[in-house]
Parts: sequence; structure tokens; C-alpha cells
Amino acid sequence: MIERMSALETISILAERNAEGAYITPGGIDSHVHLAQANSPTGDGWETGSRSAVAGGTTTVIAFASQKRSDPSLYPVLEEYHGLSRNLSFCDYGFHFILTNPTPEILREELPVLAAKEGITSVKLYMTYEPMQLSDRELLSIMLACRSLGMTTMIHAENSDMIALIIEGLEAHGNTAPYFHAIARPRIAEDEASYRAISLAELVDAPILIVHMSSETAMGHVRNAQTRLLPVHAETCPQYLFLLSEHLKPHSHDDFEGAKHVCSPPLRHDVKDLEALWQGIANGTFTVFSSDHAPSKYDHSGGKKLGLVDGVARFAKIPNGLPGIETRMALLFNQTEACQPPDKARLGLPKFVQLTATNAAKLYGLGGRKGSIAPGYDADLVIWHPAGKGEVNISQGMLHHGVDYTPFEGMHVRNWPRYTILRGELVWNKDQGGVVGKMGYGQYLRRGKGEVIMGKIGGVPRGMQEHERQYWL
Ligand code: DUC
Ligand code: ZN
Ligand code: ZN
Repeated sequence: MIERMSALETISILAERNAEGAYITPGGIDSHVHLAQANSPTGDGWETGSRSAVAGGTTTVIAFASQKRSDPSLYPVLEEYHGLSRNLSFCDYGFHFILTNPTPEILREELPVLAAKEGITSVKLYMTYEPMQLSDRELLSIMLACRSLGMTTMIHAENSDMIALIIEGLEAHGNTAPYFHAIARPRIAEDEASYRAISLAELVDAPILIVHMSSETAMGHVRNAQTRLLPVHAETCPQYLFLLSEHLKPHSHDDFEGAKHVCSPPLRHDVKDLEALWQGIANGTFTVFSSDHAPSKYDHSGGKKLGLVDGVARFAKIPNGLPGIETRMALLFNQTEACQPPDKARLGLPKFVQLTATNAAKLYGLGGRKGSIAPGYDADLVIWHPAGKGEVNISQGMLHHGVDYTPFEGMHVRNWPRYTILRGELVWNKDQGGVVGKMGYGQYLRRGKGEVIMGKIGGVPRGMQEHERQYWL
């Protein structure tokens, strides 16, 4: 076993040996990952998901421990997820809770203990999906509880009733092919819910992060909030920067193959949608760039093919989500000045580092330990190939996840992580041995309080008087 080294010692050794001429960036932090989820039994568990992470340059994942509506307490949920991940991870990891049953006991008694003792300092809340969605009143109560604990509130923002109405209409008209998934969840549903989430957060002065954003208008709401110095953060994902809804259309050999690209929010229709989000990457609206790795096998009756009922496509029954934990880093690195001429580069390397590692570390309470290359930090590093080497055509065959396809099949990137180093250990060596780390080397991370990166706490909501809130808060 290599002796544990600091980041700087590791870099100087590698620079002497074999990293010459190559960029070194912090190990990726993928702060939005679904592993071992009960609602996607054909997706990745910890072994395959974390193996795929390190092969793509990610050294830390924050995955979801999901509360079911019928769970009255979070403690057994946490135990269950420790059981699903213990000794199985190739990378370091933490948990966010998905809260679906926010009882007063959970908010008052359990969250403080889970934050202080277990290091779980973030929750994800759904504004859509019948079994998981929360009312505005519930969202407010959770935001208040999280605010007082320094926890980050992540929100899936889509208007549930708009979507339900459209799905009903589509089904009544027999429009049930996979492509109609993109029609069922229009941008306006994301726009409205994002604006509402921001307004709720503004009322109670709570920092939030809106996850997996795909809409220009919704992103504009975030941008406006940030201009007013509200603590509103935003996340987007590779699929919303690179892929369009045309992928959901029938293919010549398989009418159902569009199911491979069913995710929510859905892929949008127009190149202009992609361009708008790239602007948000460049101008700092987005705080983090995550994979939202939420895979289901395609060719499996318990996976995407749940949406083929007696041979008939029913898009509303297709499990949502795409695999992407391994491709995230290379897809974005390929758009930087390291891989593109200056007039084609979408972002600079400092922005790449912020979006893929540093900001997630700060936002989710790993600052001082993860996400940067600096004295005292864990030696989590990605060493890329020297310019002109390391080109890859992304294909299912080269990936290490447990599912049977990649939505990014055939995309070309000019570089790929050559080495991934986790706490000084080489865990991925692209040219010699592939995944060389040991399963179980990945450690559970007890996280601290999240930092507010955008805006600040303590603003006065629009139209309210300076001290008005103190009469009721
Ligand atoms: N939300 C996620 O965060 N992931 C997959 C599907 C979804 O709706
Ligand atoms: Zn979501
Ligand atoms: Zn997700």
C-alpha cells in the first residue's frame, strides 16, 4: 500500500515520474448520485457505482438515503443505507436524506442528531411525484429546520399538477411513446416550481439549491435571486448541456429505445436550451455540476422496460433517470481551454474545478478536506493525459457501471482521467490495470455544516419591512 501522502507531496512525486505536461485537478465530487435505490432495483449499487466513479475521476460521491412515506424515523433508514454501502465503496462517500415524511419529531429531534453525530447536513425535497412530493407548507417547515442547523436544502422543482394534467391528456389521446415524456414535463412546470421554491426560501431566509436545472427561464429566476443576494444555488447536469429530446424519438431498429433517455426534468427540445445553460455555466449561475446518476438497465423487465406494458409503450411507467457518474468529468473537461481552442472553450479550468469539486465541498460541509489541492486537504487528485493524448469515444464497452447503456454513446472527448488518486492511493490507472483501488477503501464522510456560496442569509423579503419577520419567526 502506498503511504498516505498530502496532495502536494503526491503531485511532486507524480510530476517527477509520469504526469509531466498534464493537468492535475482535484478529485471530482459528484454531489448528486442515486445508488442502491429501492425504486430502481436494476440500477447501480455501491460496488459498481463507486467503481464507475473512480474510473471517471470522481473520488467522492454524495448519494441519497431515501425515506419512504411509511418510515416514521430516519435512524433505521440511515442504518439500511450504511448496510448497503459498508465495505463496498471504491470512493469516499456521504449521504443526503430524501425526506418524504417530515414529521415534527424528525425535524425537531432527529435532524439535529443526524447533522451533529452522523454528519448528514443536507436533504433533498421533491415538489413532484405522488409518493414523494411535499406541500409548500412542508417545504417551509423543512427549510426552517435546515436553516437553523446549517443544512443545505436541495429541491427538485417541477409543478406536479401541471404534469399530472398533461399526462392524463396524453394517455387519453393514446400518446404514450417515450417521446411524450418530454411533452409531459414542459419547461413552464420547472419555471413555476423554481420560482415558487425561491419565494418560499426567501420568506424564511433559508439557503437552497435547486437540483438538475434544465430550463433557461428557471435559471433566470435563480440568476435574479442571486442578483438580489439571496442564498440560492443551482445545479445542472451533463444531460441538460449535451442532449436534446430528439433522443427520445423512435429509432429505426427499436421504437422503445427513447426510454434510455427518460429523465426528469426531461431533455429539452432546442439547441437554444443547451446554449442558455452553457451561459449559466460560464457566468456563475450554476454552483455545481453533478451527474444525477440515476440509472436503470434498459433491456430488463424491471428496468426501463417497465414502460412496455403488454408490448405497448407507456412512457409514464418508464423509470426516470440516466447513468452518468463516469462520464461527467471528461464531458466537462472536454469543453475547457485544456481541450478546446480559446474561441471554442465554454469555460476555463478554474471554473471547471469549482463546478466539479470545490463548490460541492463547500456547499455540503466538506470544505478544508475535499475539493481543493492545498496543504491539509486529502490527496484526492485527477491527473489527465498530456494535451493531444487520451482521446476517447465514449461507449458502453469502456464504462464500469452496472447498467447496459450510456446516454452519451459515441460522444468524443479529447481527454479522460489517466490516474485517479484517493487519499494518496492510486485507484484508477487508465493505461495499466484500470480500476486498481480496493473495494472498501472508500470511507464514509461525516460532513460539517454547509457554507453559503451565493448571496447571504439575513436579507429582507421583497415587500416586507425590515423587522417584520421577527413578529412570527
Ligand atoms: N430526480 C432525480 O434527482 N433523479 C432522477 C429522477 C428524478 O426525478
Ligand atoms: Zn430530482
Ligand atoms: Zn437525482
